[in-house]
Amino acid sequence: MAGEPQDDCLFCKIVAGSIPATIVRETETTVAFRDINPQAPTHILVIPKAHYKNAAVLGAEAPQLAADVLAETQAVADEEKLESYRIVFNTGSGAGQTVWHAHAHVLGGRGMEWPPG
Ligand code: D5M
Repeated sequence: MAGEPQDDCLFCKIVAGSIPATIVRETETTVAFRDINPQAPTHILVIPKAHYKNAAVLGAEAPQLAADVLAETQAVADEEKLESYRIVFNTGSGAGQTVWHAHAHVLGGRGMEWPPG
């Protein structure tokens, strides 16, 4: 069922606490933790605790939860004192998505180029 934890999902395991992560913030509906392979001095992932396979499905099926995730990206940026930062939702393998549990990358602490690669 939509939103239910998936046994084979890495980020569901982080939510459950069965895989360790460096958690920086947690709310009733979201968790934020440091990316294991940081692409910037600050690289934090914000995820809904409920399982949705990507940002498109999350936005369509659980819009309030998508808003919670977005609000948490701002909270993370404030806590990390990021004046400028980038929020990325890789959606689909062609865009670089490798973990099939919706997540926002919050990247900051260095200059960013546009367009992204
Ligand atoms: O991003 C998936 C991201 O998830 C990628 O930047 C690495 C990160 N990752 C993978 N495993 C872990 C653990 N165990 N802790 C923290 N971060 C992790 P995507 O947009 O799907 O490519």
